[in-house]
Amino acid sequence: MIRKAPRMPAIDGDAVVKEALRRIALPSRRLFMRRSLTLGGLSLLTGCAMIDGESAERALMSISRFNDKVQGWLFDPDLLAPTYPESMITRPFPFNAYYGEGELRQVDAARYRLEVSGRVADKHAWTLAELHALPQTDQVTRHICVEGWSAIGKWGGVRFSNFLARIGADTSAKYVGFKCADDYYTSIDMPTALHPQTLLTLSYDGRPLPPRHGFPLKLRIPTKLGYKNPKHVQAIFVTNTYPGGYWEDQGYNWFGGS
Ligand SMILES: Nc1nc2c(c(=O)[nH]1)N[C@H]1C(S)=C(S)[C@@H](COP(=O)(O)O)O[C@H]1N2
Ligand SMILES: [Mo]
Repeated sequence: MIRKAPRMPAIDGDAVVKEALRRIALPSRRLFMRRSLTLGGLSLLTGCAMIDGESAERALMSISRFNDKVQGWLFDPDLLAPTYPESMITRPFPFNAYYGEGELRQVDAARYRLEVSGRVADKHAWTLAELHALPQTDQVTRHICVEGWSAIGKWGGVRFSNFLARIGADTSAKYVGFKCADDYYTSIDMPTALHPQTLLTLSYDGRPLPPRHGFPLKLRIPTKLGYKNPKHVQAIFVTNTYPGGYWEDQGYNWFGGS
């Protein structure tokens, strides 16, 4: 990081602060930052002189990674996300993806295999029938998207902690990463992966997941924002190497708690 600022910063302080706010996904965090964040504060927090766009970018990234750590420390593995009665389910449930609904990826159920790799004992690929044969559970929870909408839905499937136990995952590893059939990808911290409400879902509202909601497999995490809930999951890997994510690599906060 560049520490010597030869002259006055040549950047627009307000714009940088605004950009910082945009990148910090949580509304509560945004409020906190709006009250406390100034360009000087940003320099103090990160030890970076704000002399150009690039150092500002680095500063914002280091704040975001710092936020990940704090959110990780604050995460309570026993705290449950609220659940709702079925009468509160939002119908129709909204669709969202990094592309339009007309470009939905179709996955062939018969040929589908869930690939498993990384720090796991059993790397065999799973058919849908094998996944359906595992104990199933369902829950009605609220999905919250950073784009400013939320909706209540009912997802059913395998408790992810059970699945991780089945494959002999090294649960002392830091991350679980996901690759999707539509080239989307994301990753989560191990405590969230092991949270009792994190489900590897095969059904939506009592029926097989429809294509728009991620057929054949979606990881549903009610303690995290929408972009941390991968649809069309194709591969799962356990790793100590930070895997990032589609939106996370573009500046969305990685922890992404809701
Ligand atoms: N494979 C895949 N998963 C994804 C996305 C995507 O574009 N591709 N978008 C994410 C975002 S931002 C949201 S809000 C939810 C939307 O899920 P839904 O269409 O079931 O409402 O999916 C998440 N998972
Ligand atoms: Mo989202």
